[in-house]
Amino acid sequence: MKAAAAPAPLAPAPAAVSWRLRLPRARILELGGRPRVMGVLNLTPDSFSDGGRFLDVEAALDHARAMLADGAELLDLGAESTRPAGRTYGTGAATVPADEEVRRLLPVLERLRAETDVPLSVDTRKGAVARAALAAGADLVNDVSALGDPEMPGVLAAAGCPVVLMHSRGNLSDMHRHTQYADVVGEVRDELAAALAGAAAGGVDLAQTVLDPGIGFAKAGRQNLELLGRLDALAELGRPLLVGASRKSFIGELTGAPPAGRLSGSLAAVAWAAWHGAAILRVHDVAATAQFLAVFDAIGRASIAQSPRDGESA
Ligand code: HH2
Repeated sequence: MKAAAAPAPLAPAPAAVSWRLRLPRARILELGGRPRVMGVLNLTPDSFSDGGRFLDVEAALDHARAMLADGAELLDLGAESTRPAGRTYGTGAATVPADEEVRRLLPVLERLRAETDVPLSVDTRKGAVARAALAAGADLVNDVSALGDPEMPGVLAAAGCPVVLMHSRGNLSDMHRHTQYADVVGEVRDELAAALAGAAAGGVDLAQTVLDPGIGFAKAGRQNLELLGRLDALAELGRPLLVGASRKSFIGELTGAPPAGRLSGSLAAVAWAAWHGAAILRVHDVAATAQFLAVFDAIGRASIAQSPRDGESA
């Protein structure tokens, strides 16, 4: 009896693209193929899902070590919450002066740098903070304002380090009023292309850039789903994609779960982003994500190994 034809995959498997980003001290960050897990280390009193938990340096270091042991391949250290104002979070996070951000970051960053060679990213919108963090051993800058600070391009160009350019509109206090899109996917893609052009004009090497759709930033519920559903359109820009959907409010809107109860929904977003070629997944729950991806990747490899060769029947 002839076997039934294999069901079509949910979506075309992503093309095998890879990138080599240069890190300080002659190290390389290889991206492409399977996604890399970036663990979130929030050194803030007011982050939306874990604010206040890692304010103490030793608690922050313990959490960082645990994420590394659990499989994080990059860590993202943030000392200013980007929790936006709006219906979900009220007035949003308070802006943190640069010297306070540096005061929260450096003690943890310096100790971590002495312990690990894993790429350390600093999540900041401020050029002055990025400069101080890079001098203290950070490897890359994660800028949710995509170079909103005119000082930032010069800092990046001087350091020659990678940078994540995330899509957003307005600022933290008013982004919830900038969610009108006729075509959210097309407009985010065009605005990310403009961010790349601005970065190049500021002297940033485009080969060192990573792009991010900015899930939850100037996006209303459904717009986040549309963006996640069309990562392929953003991949057309030719740069690796970072996706940060972990515990975000669109999951709460779909399920009613509070931030700490959004792991299953976060893993659904991880699966989708991984399948559609995301290079970096920024997550709070590293152990669960790493285990999920290990199995997801193993099944994908086994399916390729068993798929019938051209001309052979299934
Ligand atoms: N999301 C947050 C912060 N930084 N950076 C990038 N590149 N992409 C994201 O989606 C992203 C980000 C928000 O999450 P979290 O850090 O947990 O919360 P808070 O900003 O409240 O500290």
